[in-house]
Amino acid sequence: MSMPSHSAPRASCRDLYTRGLLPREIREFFAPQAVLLPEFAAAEAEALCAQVQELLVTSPWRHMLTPGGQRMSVAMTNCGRAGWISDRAGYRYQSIDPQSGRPWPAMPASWSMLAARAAVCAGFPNFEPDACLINRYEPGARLTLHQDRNERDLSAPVVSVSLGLPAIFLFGGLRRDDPVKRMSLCHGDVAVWGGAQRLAFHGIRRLADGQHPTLGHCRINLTFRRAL
Ligand code: MD3
Ligand code: FE
Repeated sequence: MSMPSHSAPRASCRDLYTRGLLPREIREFFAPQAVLLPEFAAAEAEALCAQVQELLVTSPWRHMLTPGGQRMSVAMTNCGRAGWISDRAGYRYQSIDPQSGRPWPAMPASWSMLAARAAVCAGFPNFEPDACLINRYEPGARLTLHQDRNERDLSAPVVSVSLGLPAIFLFGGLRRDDPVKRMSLCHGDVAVWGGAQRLAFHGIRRLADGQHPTLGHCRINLTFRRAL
């Protein structure tokens, strides 16, 4: 299997990390409370992919509209007590899936435990997510630079689990025009964002084509939040 060249340096960094040879400063990837945990979910990744497929029976993928009326290139669904939605009325959390008219599927207990364990690693010992936004990227899909600010309690972190094709994550500052850093996110990687970085601008570059053994031409991201 050929690897895209941008992920090559990450592979050796990841090996060092998993062998416990990377110092704490490097695990703290952008700031003390913005931490990348390479392959933290690697052992569970196949099960997570299978569970996503089950959730889709109740709440299938859909391309939401931005408030301006544009169809998002990322397809989305949710699980948990609340789900993030976007339409012409704006961005918000809602307990009912507007497409099915029913509550979003429950968040599997193993998912909330995984997110809580990752949050502990970044210094957030009491994270109890009530919402999980599930994003699907096919080649060409992207998420432009934005802030996550629809959650009621911004003192809670956001935990992100990447599955399938690697993506380039864009991480800016607290202002839209602050400089942007890049980092690849790979299958099984978990990232935690909180504290001063909770309102940082971020996005995902247009997904490059590729073939992942489990997900094919696709990347899925699970984003856990405390929304209500
Ligand atoms: C940094 N998702 O759904 S997750 C999103 O990979 C979103 O699908 C991306 O941005 C994805 O809103 C990135 C990583 C992430 C999530 C929330 C953050 C990074 C964050 C909030 C503040 C700072
Ligand atoms: Fe976001």
